[in-house]
Amino acid sequence: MSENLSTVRPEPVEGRAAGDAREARTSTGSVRTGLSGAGRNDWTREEIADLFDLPFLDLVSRAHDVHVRHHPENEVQLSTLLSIKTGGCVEDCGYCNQSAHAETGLKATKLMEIQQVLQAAAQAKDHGSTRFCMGAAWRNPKDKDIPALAAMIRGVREMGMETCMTLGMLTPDQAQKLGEAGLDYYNHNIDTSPENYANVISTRTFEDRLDTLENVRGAGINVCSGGIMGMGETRGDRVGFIHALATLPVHPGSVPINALVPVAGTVLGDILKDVPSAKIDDIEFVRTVAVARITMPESMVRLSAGRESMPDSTQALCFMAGANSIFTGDKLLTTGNAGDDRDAALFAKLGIVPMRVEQAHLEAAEAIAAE
Ligand code: SAM
Ligand code: DTB
Ligand code: SF4
Repeated sequence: MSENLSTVRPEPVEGRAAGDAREARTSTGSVRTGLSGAGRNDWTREEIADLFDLPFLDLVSRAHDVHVRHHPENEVQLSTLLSIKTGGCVEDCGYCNQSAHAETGLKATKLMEIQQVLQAAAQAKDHGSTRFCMGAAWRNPKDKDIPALAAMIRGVREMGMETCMTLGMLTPDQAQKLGEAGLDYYNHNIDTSPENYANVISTRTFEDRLDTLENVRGAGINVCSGGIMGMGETRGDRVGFIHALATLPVHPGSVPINALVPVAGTVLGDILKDVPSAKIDDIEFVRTVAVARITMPESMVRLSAGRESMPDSTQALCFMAGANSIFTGDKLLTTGNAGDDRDAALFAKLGIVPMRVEQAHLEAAEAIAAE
């Protein structure tokens, strides 16, 4: 069995400084960051472009300063993914091997049984994960699926883990029902800039994405929204992508920054195979993480897909630049991930410890309440 990441965790590390944190509690008793609207949401594209243009070391140093003012140092939150419904998706996202439009040979499955999902969640918890993220290859869930999804949420919460789902578009009513079941986070990525969106996906619009984010927020569920770097986008698109997130009415609680995992048979995977130079440069990827950290100081910034092929040194720079969350395990939804052994070794080398959501953040929230 692979090394348990929770074994590299020493005693709890001090929570963030009282007064810096503005957070709301999740249903598990842990804390949601970013919900308070703290941090500016009037960023201009010019300001964001100027940040990207800073000398690299100045940018990373600035991002690190912001990071330590708002988050516990050397702590990285662990989330685990499970694909609860794989493949056969009607959407045509150019990066995704679960799209029915892609020719990847991926076998489509039905929605998993509740008990199977809960077994996987228990295993993730044993491995030190504090958030369980359930993903479905849907354009949107059907109303008839909601009771089973609600049972999964309740079951995972009963284990003391935070819950996250990513199921495609949600109506206000569906968001309400998932929120009532105790859903802590809903992942719904904007993926790229508004102007690049139609180059990547034609079966829905950028505005459709924003509508679902609004429905999720309206139901009191914490928003998790980010995107993918390395899809052939320009620097201007990365500026537009960060601008769209940092000017949302409330910054997302979590911002996943993915590096494209190129899969043969997908539109973008095939382009990258033929034009390897289209792969995002590591330094530009770190810059994107740093600008996300500076513009959304209280959000958790997740170094997401793409870590399997990312050198330790690049990951270390991402943590320096303010990334404080990862997906653990050897699988993301359908593609490979770094794995617990490599992550445990990396954390040990860097002196990073898994974040105790319940512990460190509760302490910070209590300190504020006592003021
Ligand atoms: N169907 C739902 C949706 O699209 O919102 C949820 C599942 S979807 C797989 C979740 C996210 O995974 C996408 O929004 C995208 O950002 C990311 N993703 C999918 N395939 C990827 C890939 N090959 N490389 C990096 N990220 C990917
Ligand atoms: C996110 O931004 N990245 C995760 C999660 N949200 C759902 C998904 C990454 C998927 C990578 C391709 C796959 O494994 O299928
Ligand atoms: Fe479907 Fe989501 Fe993949 Fe797009 S990213 S094809 S919506 S599973």
